Amino acid sequence: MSENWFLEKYTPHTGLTFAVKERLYKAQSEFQNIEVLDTFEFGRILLLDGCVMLTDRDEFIYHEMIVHPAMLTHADPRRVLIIGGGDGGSIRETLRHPTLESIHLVEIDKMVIDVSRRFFPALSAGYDDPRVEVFVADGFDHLETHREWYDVIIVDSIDPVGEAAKLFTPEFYAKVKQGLRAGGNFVCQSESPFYNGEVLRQVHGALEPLFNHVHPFLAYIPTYPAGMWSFTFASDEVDPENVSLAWEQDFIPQLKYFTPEIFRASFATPNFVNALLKTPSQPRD
Ligand code: AG3
Repeated sequence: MSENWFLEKYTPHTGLTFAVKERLYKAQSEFQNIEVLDTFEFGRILLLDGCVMLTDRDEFIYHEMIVHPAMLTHADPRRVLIIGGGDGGSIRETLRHPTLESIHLVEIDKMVIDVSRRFFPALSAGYDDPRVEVFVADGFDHLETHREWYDVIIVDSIDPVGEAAKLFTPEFYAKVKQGLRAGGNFVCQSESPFYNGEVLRQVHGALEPLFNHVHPFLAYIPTYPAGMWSFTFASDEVDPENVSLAWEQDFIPQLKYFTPEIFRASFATPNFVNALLKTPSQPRD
């Protein structure tokens, strides 16, 4: 492949390619390789360890869907924790909610925040909001010191590799549960059901013993593996399949992906996903 193309391989034989207009940035942080590309049709792309984290053109889908279902189904979301999400996209969406009092953003890699502020200024503009407090720290450690504190916890992580692997474990979800106050909602990104079904299954299986309601939901993100992407919602209070859709916040009609009907539909899962969740996890090697 010519060097003017970027390729993210999903398997040894399949992947997604972009023609590169310009390579804007490349550095190795303490945790990962960080790159920013400019492309012809998707604008700027943020890559971590060679995986597409976001593109200018379709990041709205992921960020609207990781934030609004968990926020809108909470009766009064005031304190929000975002683990990961250093690019600022989840902050931007969370700040739309009128009841919000504070966001704690816990990102382990400060360089992701710095790179996003430099190359994705609109996406990361929420860092300047006084309600946002940044902790450059490990999410696991942060939860040790913030018990029964949050109304909504959002895990906006990379794939379960390296430091992020522990954000997909039963031990971590137990800490999440402790970090929520009564009535709290949890949401995480849980990978591509098509290529990484085992991750979705493990996330679901690990959350189920901890919460009354655990449901995957889907969104269609052109630049993520398979396009079909999963999130997992967990709550003791809220059954997302039986909530009223009578949300009146003014910002909802301005969103580009989320609608109340999309919310409802996103919890409908194809039968191969249902089957995946019914069978027990494969033992990890
Ligand atoms: N978080 C999920 C990225 C996973 C994409 N995986 C991949 N391309 N292999 C992205 C961070 C956006 N805030």
